[in-house]
Amino acid sequence: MNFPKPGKNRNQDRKPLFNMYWMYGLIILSLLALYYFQDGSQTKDVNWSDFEKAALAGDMDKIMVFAQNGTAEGFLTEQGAKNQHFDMSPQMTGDKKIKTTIPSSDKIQDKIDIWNAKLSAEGKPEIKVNYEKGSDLMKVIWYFGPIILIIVVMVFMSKRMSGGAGGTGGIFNVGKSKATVFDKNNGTNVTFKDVAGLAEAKVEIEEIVEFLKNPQRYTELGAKIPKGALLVGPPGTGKTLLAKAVAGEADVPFLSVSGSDFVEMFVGVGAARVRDLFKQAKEKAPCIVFIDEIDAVGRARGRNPNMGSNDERENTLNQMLTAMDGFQSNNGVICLAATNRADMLDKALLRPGRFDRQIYVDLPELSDRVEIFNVHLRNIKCNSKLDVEQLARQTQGFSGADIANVCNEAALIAARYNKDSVDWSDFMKAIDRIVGGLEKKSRIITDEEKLAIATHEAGHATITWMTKYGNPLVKVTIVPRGRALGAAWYAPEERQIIPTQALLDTMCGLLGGRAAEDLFLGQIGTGASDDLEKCTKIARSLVLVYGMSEKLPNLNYNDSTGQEMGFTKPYSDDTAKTIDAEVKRIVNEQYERAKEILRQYAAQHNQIRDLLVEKEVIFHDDVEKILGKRQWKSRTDEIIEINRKEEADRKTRAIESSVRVKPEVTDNNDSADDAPDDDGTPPPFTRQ
Ligand code: NHX
Ligand code: ZN
Repeated sequence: MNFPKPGKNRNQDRKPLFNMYWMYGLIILSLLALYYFQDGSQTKDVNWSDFEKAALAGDMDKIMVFAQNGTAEGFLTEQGAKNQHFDMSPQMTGDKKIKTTIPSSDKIQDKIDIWNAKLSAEGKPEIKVNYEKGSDLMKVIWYFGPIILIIVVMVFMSKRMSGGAGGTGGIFNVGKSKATVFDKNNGTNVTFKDVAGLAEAKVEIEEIVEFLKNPQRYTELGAKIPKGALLVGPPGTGKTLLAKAVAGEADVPFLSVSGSDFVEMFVGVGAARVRDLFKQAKEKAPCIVFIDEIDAVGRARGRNPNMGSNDERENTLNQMLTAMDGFQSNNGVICLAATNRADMLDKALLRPGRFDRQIYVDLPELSDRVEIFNVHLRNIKCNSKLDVEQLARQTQGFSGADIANVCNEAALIAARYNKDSVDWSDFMKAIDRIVGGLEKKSRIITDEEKLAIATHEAGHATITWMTKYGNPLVKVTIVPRGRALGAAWYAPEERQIIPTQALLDTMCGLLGGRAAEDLFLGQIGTGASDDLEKCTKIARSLVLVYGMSEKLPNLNYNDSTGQEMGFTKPYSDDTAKTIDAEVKRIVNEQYERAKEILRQYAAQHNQIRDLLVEKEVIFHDDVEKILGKRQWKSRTDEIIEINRKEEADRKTRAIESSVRVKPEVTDNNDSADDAPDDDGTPPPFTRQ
């Protein structure tokens, strides 16, 4: 490893700078000063005889006796202050007082009574007396209360700003970046070996590590070292993990921050933190800066600047833009950032010279999922017969995080049944649980409701079976799960291009549940709301996005950039009416079509419904027995496989629980042999 020597001592503490927070302190101090000197009162210490003289001269109008510490204060009248020559400044407008120690607290009242008698005899106004009993405590509170209050507020604010765990803390540190630094001594123990899948992204990222290790290899050929790379991808796909692996392997310091760390309630703090972060990075160069969730600061700047509200974020972003571009390209600071919405990011951030490369971290493919499963199954005690590839096939559309969740959930389920290893059925239950939610056996469903649910689900099943593009059915269930009372599960075929008819057939299938209720029960229920929502969305996108409707062909009113937020629609009122009419027409047509199909296959539908009421869960094969082989070829082979496996499993479990034979007797494992190799990724379960 021959990278340039790091700039300075890494662990050197950075001195607090003279910054605007000192200004805040000064302002508070001057406010305090004002508070204490505002009344302009003056107090003069005098001895008892002078005090008495002043009293008898009629120069006092009030006496305050502090019995506790044996003192008294006399308030001089305007005239009295002049008479007594206690060199008090006449400019100050506040009270002018003289203070003395009283000879005896008990006698003071008598003394004042005597003075008052004399004064009234001379026709002068009497002196009022006040006793201050509560010692000086009240005074102390009155005097120091505000300071204490300010200190409490400051402590509270600095607590808040340090943000709890390990924060740099303190009000004078708000401008500091909160970067966590990993280096040779305290690296993460994640390496590229722990990152399963993501082959392409890994190559790109490994190259970045290579840039830092051997920069001359690239610079000798005249290549410039990139300044940044942006990891883009859906949540849970391992962007942060990838960055952690870089930290583990890079052998250079790795500064990690989250985009939201730049967001603070004070003006200028975000920008100050960006400056500080990059200053820190420069000192440690060569190094890697990782900004997680960069969309917190990097969102596109608004078009109308008078909105004002996100000025602060824009300042932060501008600072980041200049910080990244202010570097010489060879000074060895590489910026990594992760986000799941690259389309939201400011274009200036994405231009070459800042984040030159964008690395897409996609949802894992079949082979990636096998790898991911293998990583997560390392720590799980599995049944030796467990077919990992089959598991990967069942989890299309799952992210790495989802798969981790499946593995954990399966282990939990196995533990619940006191098994000594996790087997296939546990994984199937875990997948169902994650896609569909918690099974709710306790929910009380009347026979009438059960019939309605079965009618609805049988409607979905019949329609999808009888339409060309209907997704291949996996199973139909009326066991409540999550928010749903029942569901039809499909293994949708993955299509890159979807013909119009496929959209229409999908809509028809979604409406099949409601149509069946309508046709066979004579009344409809609220339960279909979710179906209707999905269906209407498809109809809208058919008109607005894909330009597939008759009246508005080839028009797209979609704003994929997400920038044109506003109150104006990109079409006229007339067009809006046409859009509405088209959406209504399309949905209506499919509803009528669904009803027509159901009329045609009423007998079969009712058979499916009755079977459902009886068995609660029915599979592809049961439906096939009733409706016959599907006219349209689809990748049903695998689906049949899934069913057989699950059904066999159910039977074994039923036997197990009644006879208590040795577990794991039937786990027919010949499936992997005849499964297609690389092309046929079986699609995920979806349901209606
Ligand atoms: C309720 N649930 O909310 C009851 C408990 C028509 C037989 N009073 O269409 O279960 O009515 O084909 C995601 C998934 C709302 C979001 C399911 C939002 C279900 C489901 C309402 C079957 N199957 N409806 C279906 C259903 C209901 C609902 C959802 C969701 C029913 C229907 C839910
Ligand atoms: Zn439905």
